[in-house]
Amino acid sequence: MKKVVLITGFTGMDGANLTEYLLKNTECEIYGMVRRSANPNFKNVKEFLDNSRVKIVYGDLIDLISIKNLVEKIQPDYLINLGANSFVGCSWDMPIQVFETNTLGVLYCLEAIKSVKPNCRFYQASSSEQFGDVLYSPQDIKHEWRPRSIYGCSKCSSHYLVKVYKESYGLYAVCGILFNHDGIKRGPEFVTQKIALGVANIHNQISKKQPITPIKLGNLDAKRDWSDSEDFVDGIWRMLNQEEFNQQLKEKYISKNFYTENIGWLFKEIKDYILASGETHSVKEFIELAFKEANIEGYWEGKGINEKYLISNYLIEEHNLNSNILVEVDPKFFRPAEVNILCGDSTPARKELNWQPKVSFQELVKKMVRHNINNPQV
Ligand code: G4F
Repeated sequence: MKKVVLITGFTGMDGANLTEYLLKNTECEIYGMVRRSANPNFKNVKEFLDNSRVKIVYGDLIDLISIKNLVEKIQPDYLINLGANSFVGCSWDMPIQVFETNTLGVLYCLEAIKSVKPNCRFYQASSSEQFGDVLYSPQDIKHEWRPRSIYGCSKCSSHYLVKVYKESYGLYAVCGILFNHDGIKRGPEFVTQKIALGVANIHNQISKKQPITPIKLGNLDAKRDWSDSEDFVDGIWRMLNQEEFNQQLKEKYISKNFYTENIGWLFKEIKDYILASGETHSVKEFIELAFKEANIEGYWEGKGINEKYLISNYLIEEHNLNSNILVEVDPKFFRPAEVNILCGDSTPARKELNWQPKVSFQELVKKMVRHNINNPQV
C-alpha cells in the first residue's frame, strides 16, 4: 500500500523541497495543502503540479473544520506540518495571527489526528528560535527555551502541545528543532535571500553601468547556524520513520516482526531531534562571501548604524560607478528583541538517524547567489 502524506506549507521552501525528496526517495502520494486565496503563489512547486502523485488540496491551519475534513477525506499516514507564519520579524506586527497559525493550527492538526486517524504520524516544525537568549553553545535538546520573539513563544507552545498529545494519546508525534535553513526557494524577506537577491541585482547593475542599489539591512552582527533546506527535509523524513533509520529501534521492532500499523507501542521511543550544521556565522560573513561569489570586492567602514560595506576603489574607477555603498544599515530592520547567536548540536540525529547535512555554509551562499545571478528577477 502506498503511503499518503499530507503537507501543510506545501508552497513554501520546505514544502517544495520535501515534495521533491519524497518523489525521488519514496512511493508516497502527496497532498499539498494550500490556503485558498485570490492570488495563490505556486512558484516553488510549479514543477510538481502535473505529477500524478501530487495533489493540491485546500485548507487553512486556523480552520479546524478544514483540517478535520482533509484528514477524513485523505486518511493520511503522515501529516507534516510545515505551515506557519515563519517570518520572525513580522511576529511583533501581527502577534495574534502568528499565534493562531503557529500554535492553534498545531492544536487543530493534533485534534484532527486524534479523533479521525490516530495512527497518522505527525511532524511539527519546531525552531531554534525557541532557544532565544541562549545560555551556552552549541544548543542541545536539553537547553531551556528562552524565546525572544512572539514567533519563538508560538513555537514553544506548539512544541509543548505536541508533547502533551503524544503522551496523552500515544500519537507518533515528533518535533524537529530545526536551526536556520535556507536555499534557492527561500522567500525574499529572509536575510539570506535578501542578500543573495541584492548581490545579484548589484552584479547586474555593474555590468550594465547602471546606478547601484545598496542592500539595506538590520543587525549585521547576528549569528546563525545556516544549512540548506534540501538537507533538512531528509532529516524530517528520518524523524518520521525512526524505526527504519535508527538501527537500535530497527533491531528491536522491525527485525523481530514487532512492526504493526498500530503504533501505540512505539510512541514512547519516538524522540525529538535537532537538525543543525554545528557552525555559526554572522550576517556580515554571509555578505562578504556573497559579494565574493559575484566577484565584487568590498570592505567594511564605520560602526553601529553607520557601518557600511563599500565597493573597492579600483572597481569604482573601472566601472565608472556613481556610488560606493553596497550594504548599509537601516534601523527599520532592527527587531525589538534579538537572538544574538544560534549554534546547534545535532549529534543525536547524526548518530541515531544516520543523518548529516551535505551542503556547507560556503556552498549555500554560493548556490543562492549563483542562482539569482543566473535567474535575474524581472
Ligand atoms: O533570515 P531571518 O529573518 O531568520 P530568523 O529570524 O533567524 O528565522 C529563521 O530561522 C528560524 C530558525 O532559527 C526559523 F524558525 C524561522 O522561521 C526563520 O526560518 O534573520 C536572521 C538574522 C536575524 O538575526 C535578523 O535580525 O538576520 C538578521 N537580519 C539583519 N538584517 C535581518 C535583516 N533579517 C531579515 N529578515 N532582514 C534584514 O534586513
